[in-house]
Amino acid sequence: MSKLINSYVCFLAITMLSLVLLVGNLSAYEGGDVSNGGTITGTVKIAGDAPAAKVLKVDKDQATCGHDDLPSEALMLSGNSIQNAVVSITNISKGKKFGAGTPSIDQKGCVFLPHVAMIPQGSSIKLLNSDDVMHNLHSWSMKNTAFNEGVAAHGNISKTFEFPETVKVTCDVHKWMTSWLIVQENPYYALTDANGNYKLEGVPAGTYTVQAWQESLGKTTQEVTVAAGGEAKADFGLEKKAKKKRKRKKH
Ligand SMILES: [Cu+2]
Repeated sequence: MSKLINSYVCFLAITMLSLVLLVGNLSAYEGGDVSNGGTITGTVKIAGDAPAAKVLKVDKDQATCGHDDLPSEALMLSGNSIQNAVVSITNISKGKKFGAGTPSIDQKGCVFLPHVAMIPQGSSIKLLNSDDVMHNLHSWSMKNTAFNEGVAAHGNISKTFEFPETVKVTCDVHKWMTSWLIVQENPYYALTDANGNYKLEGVPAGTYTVQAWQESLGKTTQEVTVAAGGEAKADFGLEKKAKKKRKRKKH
């Protein structure tokens, strides 16, 4: 009987391992040469009224961080156009080669530079501290190994991100400091410029799901069809979600 159970357990283990390997292979992106690739261009805008710009109160290490309030980068608008929105194809398995992403994030003048960094899955990123004060690096990741480490003045640490994920990184020493690290699973991603424009190039002909994401507004997707050598347009509107109001209990 126990022999039977043993072989059953063994069978289950092998089946599960095969499934894991299969799923792993399915999600792997294959990069190569794309002939006659198309482009996807467009603009990301805020739908509805633009909220008032926020400022960050600097109340620590002012000799290094300065005495003035800093402009919040949580939502950077020019009119209704959104800067620093991430536009990416979410369902492409084969296409152009995967290039290098943002090589490093710096903590300089007590802000993260850049505010939004994008790197390919499996690559390492250098986390620098160019300031005269100690900073901290606290990653709020779920899939990648989370870390919470101090980084000395003019020091640096290096971290590898294995899994596609949107990771918030903060400094626990200076609570106004926030950045976002976007670990991408394919090379089709772009950050919108100051006018909200983006461009994805070298896209093989096909129909794809294209996503626009912004840290304060969330994400939206649409289906986009690209012809060989063609230029497809896809504009996005992101809406500020109304804050949930708590219903008052009637007494
Ligand atoms: Cu800091």
